[in-house]
Amino acid sequence: MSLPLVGQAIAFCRLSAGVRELGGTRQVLTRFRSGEAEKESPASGRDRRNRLSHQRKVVQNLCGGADGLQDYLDFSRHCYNGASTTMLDESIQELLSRSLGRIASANSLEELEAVRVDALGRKAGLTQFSKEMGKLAPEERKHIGQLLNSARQQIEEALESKKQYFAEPDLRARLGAEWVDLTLPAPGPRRGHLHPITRIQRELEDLFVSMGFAVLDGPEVETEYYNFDALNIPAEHPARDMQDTFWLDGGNVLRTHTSPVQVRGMERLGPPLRMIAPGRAFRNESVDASHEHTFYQLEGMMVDREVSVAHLLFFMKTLLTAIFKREVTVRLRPGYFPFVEPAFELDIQCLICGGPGCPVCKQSGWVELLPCGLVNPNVLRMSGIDPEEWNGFAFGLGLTRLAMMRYGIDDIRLLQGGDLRFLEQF
Ligand code: FA5
Repeated sequence: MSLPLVGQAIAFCRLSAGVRELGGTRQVLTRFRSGEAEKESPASGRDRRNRLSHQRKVVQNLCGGADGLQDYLDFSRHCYNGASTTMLDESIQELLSRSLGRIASANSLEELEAVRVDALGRKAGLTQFSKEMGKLAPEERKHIGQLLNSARQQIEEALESKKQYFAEPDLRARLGAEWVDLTLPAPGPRRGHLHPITRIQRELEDLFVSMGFAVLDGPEVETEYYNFDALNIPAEHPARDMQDTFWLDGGNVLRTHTSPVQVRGMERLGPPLRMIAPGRAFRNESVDASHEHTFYQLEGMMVDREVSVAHLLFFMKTLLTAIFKREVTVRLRPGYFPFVEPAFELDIQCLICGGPGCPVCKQSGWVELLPCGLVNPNVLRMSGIDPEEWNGFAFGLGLTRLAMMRYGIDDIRLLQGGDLRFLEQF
């Protein structure tokens, strides 16, 4: 048996079953087919409503195939006086809502394709209904035609949008991840923290204030006089070459060290005095793991009567103990600075490599940290202080290098590189 014949047989069986249910006997259909039924009066009133409701229950079977549908339409139109359009109407609506439901719950493209074939395929669903259009009365055809078009359009649109949903998993994943719950309380501004250099600077300020020192500030754009001459470094002095200087128009400089604030402090406060002056210094030098063009120093000075190297060493030791909170190895060696006499270099054993040598200590195992000495009488004199009565000590701590030693930072450039990943570690 060929497939169309199978289809017709099934349709016939369905139709027969439907007719049994609808009309009660095979005679109804027989009369209908022979034309006798044309002479019968149409059903009406409650009888017609009952039949319609009964008819709804079997319409699926009747509309299962093209032949069955046609028989059903012809039969139904005759018996129920136009009820066929109503039934077709309902069948289309039902197919539409069933298809939309299946599309909504589909979990794969395969499931979507199955819905498409069932609803819009050439041998099923709406297409089969359309084929019967020509057999309807003109007014029915128009109504059912609109209904079919609208159902087809709705199903096609639903299929398309669900397809896009499946086709954009990345986008959905991203949207899911970026989803923001606007009902949650705002997190507020992110809290920052002090820069490691600022933190050490403040600790040292507290320490020195507790020992009677004043904290002074001075200009970063300095005159040649305060940066050099008043510190016993006149114009032709070779010590000027020790500091690569940024000269500005008009003879001023970006201060090469914080020592000019010593002079300003002595002029302003007079003896006896204890002061520190933290701040930035600038040098036109090649940057490497331990040299920056902009770095921090902390100047210290004490002027009093009979100040000795012992006082100087006491304060140096107190400073280092406060910062490192443990024993650190230091060495004191002779140094040279025109504004102190005698002059020393206090070096700290490199805490990055522990001694064997690394780029930070230039392979020497030691880091220059704290040059110091007793104030040169010429400097006191130039600042209006009688060196016969007063003397003092001064030191110039390398604050940036101190931060490196304290936190184990192996490259000075990290400290002012502005990289938050680095700074957030402190
Ligand atoms: C001076 O600047 C003197 N004014 C210090 C001084 C003050 C000596 C008072 C005596 C009395 P020096 O050039 O060595 O010194 O610099 C002092 C410290 O600053 C150094 O030990 C070092 O720790 C730091 N330093 C110097 N140059 C740089 C640089 N380019 N980058 C980072 N730190 C630096």
